[in-house]
Amino acid sequence: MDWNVDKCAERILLKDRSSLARAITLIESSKKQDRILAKELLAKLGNPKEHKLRLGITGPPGVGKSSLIEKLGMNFIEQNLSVAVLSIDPSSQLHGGSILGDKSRMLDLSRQVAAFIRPSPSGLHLGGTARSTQDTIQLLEAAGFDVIMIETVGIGQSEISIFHISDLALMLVQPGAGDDLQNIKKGVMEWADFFVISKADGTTKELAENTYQDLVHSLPGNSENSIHKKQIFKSSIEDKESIQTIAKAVWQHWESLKSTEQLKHKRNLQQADYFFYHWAENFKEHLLFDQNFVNQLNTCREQLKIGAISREEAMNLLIRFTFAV
Ligand SMILES: Nc1nc2c(ncn2[C@@H]2O[C@H](COP(=O)(O)OP(=O)(O)OP(=O)(O)O)[C@@H](O)[C@H]2O)c(=O)[nH]1
Ligand SMILES: [Mg+2]
Repeated sequence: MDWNVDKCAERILLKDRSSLARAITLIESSKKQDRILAKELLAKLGNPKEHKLRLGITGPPGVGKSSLIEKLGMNFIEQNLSVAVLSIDPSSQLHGGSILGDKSRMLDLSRQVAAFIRPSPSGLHLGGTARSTQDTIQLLEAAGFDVIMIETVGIGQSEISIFHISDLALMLVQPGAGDDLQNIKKGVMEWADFFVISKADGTTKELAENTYQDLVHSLPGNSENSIHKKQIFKSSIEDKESIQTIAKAVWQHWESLKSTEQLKHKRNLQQADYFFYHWAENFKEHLLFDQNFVNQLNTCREQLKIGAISREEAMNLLIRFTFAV
């Protein structure tokens, strides 16, 4: 790829869309040359001057994540904030969360000068997504977007968890969620900062109200005077006030997080977790860039094919070659 790192970095700082898009494509690439350029680019951009809000939005397919992101995004833009949206669900290609899908669901937002929307990366395995997501967020933060919203389906099942990449996490809940609600009560609640029951309008209004009451009464900490009190809301994309309330609560929560050491601490922990969970894939990538290692790998394979060595022997050979033991 013809790429001038200096020029690209300059344009990224001006939030130039095509440069941002090209840079993210570079970050998502697994080609050796692209990886080197991406690292150069990130190094050139350096650490962001100030932290920007990273808001993770999660919830089951079709619950209304993209719709809420669009409305929240428009609200933030009205407050003179710039907004970037990232969709990271690696399986979304399977159930239609395609480029067109994401963009057409965020039509108003995608037309805003202060907004940048990046749909799911395609053709990536989970590990690749995890690595590129971290880097893309860093890029968007360096570009100076005030709010970075990250959409993903589900929580915890995939290698990359929304809680490891966002400052605040918002969990969207279907009206009458049933089993989902039980799961929320069991697991997610300690993680998510906000719960929002979607579609509190029309035929699902009453159901949303019931689910809301159910959640309000069942979340631990909410009945006591806990400082980690979870905030629970109802939303409707047809009700501007409900969106305003959520946007305001998110922003206030983040401001208070930023004003203490908590945000820094949280991000440091995330870096440590990320390193711990993903060192192996980085290691593998590093090794596969080394032609001597690749030659040795292929030799082992050939030897196995003709039955000259056993699998254990092949593995030992490779380990001894790599670590000189
Ligand atoms: N009535 C009503 N419908 C909504 C609301 N929010 C979303 N929807 C509808 O729900 C459907 C799914 O919305 P999306 O925003 O695409 O949901 P999503 O969670 O992003 O879906 P995936 O990305 O495919 O997992 C669409 O038809 C929306 O119009 C709402 O507040 N009220
Ligand atoms: Mg969506």
